[in-house]
Amino acid sequence: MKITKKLLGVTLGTVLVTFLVGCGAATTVAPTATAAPKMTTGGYVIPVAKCAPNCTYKDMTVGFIQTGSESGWRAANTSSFKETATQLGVTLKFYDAQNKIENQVSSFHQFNQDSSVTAVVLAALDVTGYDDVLAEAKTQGKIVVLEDRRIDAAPTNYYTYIGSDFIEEGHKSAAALCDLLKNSAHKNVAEISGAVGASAAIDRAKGFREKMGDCGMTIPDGLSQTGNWGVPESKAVMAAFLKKTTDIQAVFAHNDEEAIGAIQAIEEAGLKPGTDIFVLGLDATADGFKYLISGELSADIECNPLLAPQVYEAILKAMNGDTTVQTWTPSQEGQFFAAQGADALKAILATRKY
Ligand code: GYE
Repeated sequence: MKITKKLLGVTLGTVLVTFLVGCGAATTVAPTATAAPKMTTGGYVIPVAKCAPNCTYKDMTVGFIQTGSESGWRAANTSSFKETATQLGVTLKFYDAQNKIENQVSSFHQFNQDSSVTAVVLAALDVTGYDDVLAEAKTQGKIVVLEDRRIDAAPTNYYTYIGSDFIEEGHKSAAALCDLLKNSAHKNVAEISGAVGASAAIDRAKGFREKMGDCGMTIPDGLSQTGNWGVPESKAVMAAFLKKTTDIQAVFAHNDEEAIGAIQAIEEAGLKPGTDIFVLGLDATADGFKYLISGELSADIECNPLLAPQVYEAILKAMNGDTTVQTWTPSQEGQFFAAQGADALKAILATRKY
């Protein structure tokens, strides 16, 4: 996507909030021919900071490009970055792209041009579309870290990616629904998928399809559609599915909001979620737990939004020229079931931050 004047004009007005906590910003230098470039195992040439090897969080200014505010998971992810920046003394320039990729690309360009910015962190809306700004980040000596979602770009373009194994989450979802449907003669699954183009949606769908055959589950034609991570749209999608057919035994919803929308449509159709149709969600946010505890949601596969500490730690390592960081650090995650019982689930929920 070419960076045009108009595009730049558009975004300047959009949301950019600076959390001026830290003091000085250590400028990073694009590797010069003289200094032996420091390279990660993924082949990424690290723009080492001038304060290396003794850079601290107070030397760090991060340009953070968020997707938007589409879900409870996203809200927890955003809070993680803002709160952790305050705790560590990092200067955070937070940008909400309002779920528009053109906003992400032009804010990335702005951060590349901002001499105070040490590193750019991207939560990518799409798997493609960032080539120009990734190349620009190299010439501008900006450290790049991906959080939450992967992109289709070579690891030579970023220091590390910190996020979940969405394919594995798809596998876990299939295994959970296989268990719930073990006594069911029919195993037709309706899928409410995440936003088109998002790696979380692409990989969860792929992982589920890799394992659904293990117990004879199928996603019949016409029963897979995006709910764009939201309740109202997912409710409408599920209502339309139920108008087409009631021969549906389970719902594979790509996040909790989509599962909640499906539950509302199932109930409005006079059916009982958790009995007539098993609903599975992903994220395991507090809202998800509420529906697990009521039994309307049968399973919830966790996806950890609290990624900020790992991301800031990785940026500090890059500033100090650490080449040992892996290209991808998958998050550790669990799964929860209504069958665990309301009391046990309430006890778990009481220990969680989101
Ligand atoms: O599942 C959903 C959010 O990328 C893991 O994005 C994230 C997903 C999460 O909108 O709730």
